[in-house]
Amino acid sequence: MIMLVAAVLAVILGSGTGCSSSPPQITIEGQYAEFSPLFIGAGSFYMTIRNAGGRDKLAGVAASLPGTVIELHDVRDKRMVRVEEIPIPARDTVELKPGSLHIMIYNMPKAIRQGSELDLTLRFQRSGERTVTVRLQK
Ligand SMILES: [Cu+2]
Repeated sequence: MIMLVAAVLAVILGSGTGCSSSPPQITIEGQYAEFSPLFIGAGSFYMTIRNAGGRDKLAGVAASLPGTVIELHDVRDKRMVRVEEIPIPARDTVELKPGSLHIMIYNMPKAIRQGSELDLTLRFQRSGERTVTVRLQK
């Protein structure tokens, strides 16, 4: 058991040194959401993700609303496509914006309407979870 812990520690410590990148420093700003013009109960989330540190990835998103489905989307050839993750390069800014990368939510309850706020928890591969409050616009 102690050997195992030591081995795991060695891997963790080793990954933080040498040629691998420094820890990411993620900040999220300018978040907003819009209802889908096409699908009832669906919407898109947009925001600016800044990274002042090493590389990271947005690996998943959850909402404070039970029963909703959330996907990471990109737009290619004017069509939305689902992506598994969104890379956040080192010392770079990733814009989630209309016609480009965004977070899609489906199956929102009817009680969610213009002006409603909900909490979105973004799961980053290296930075862990960040929760942002987003207000729905038209
Ligand atoms: Cu979408």
